[in-house]
Amino acid sequence: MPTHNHPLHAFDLRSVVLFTCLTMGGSSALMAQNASSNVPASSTQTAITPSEVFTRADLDRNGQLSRQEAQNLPAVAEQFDEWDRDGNGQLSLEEFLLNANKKQ
Ligand SMILES: [Ca+2]
Ligand SMILES: [Ca+2]
Repeated sequence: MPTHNHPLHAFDLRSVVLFTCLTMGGSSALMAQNASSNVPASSTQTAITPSEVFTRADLDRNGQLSRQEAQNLPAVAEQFDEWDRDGNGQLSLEEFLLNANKKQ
């Protein structure tokens, strides 16, 4: 029943868009409360590129992710030592992209 399927799909899509709006609105409120607007919301994290994730997580903008800054990215924090190839306690953009791209 393809003719019956189409309008149903359109309705589903609207619900998803509505849900996305609600989710993003909620995240913005959360971010405002957090007082750290540089931290990416998990809902938008998948939509932006790895280098954008890095830039947003690099709170002091020194081009390196410290272990503390990586706490905002649980997936990164978990494997911080693995990702920190030269073991200097900081993730450079190069180290970050190398592992972010490998992961995907
Ligand atoms: Ca930094
Ligand atoms: Ca490093």
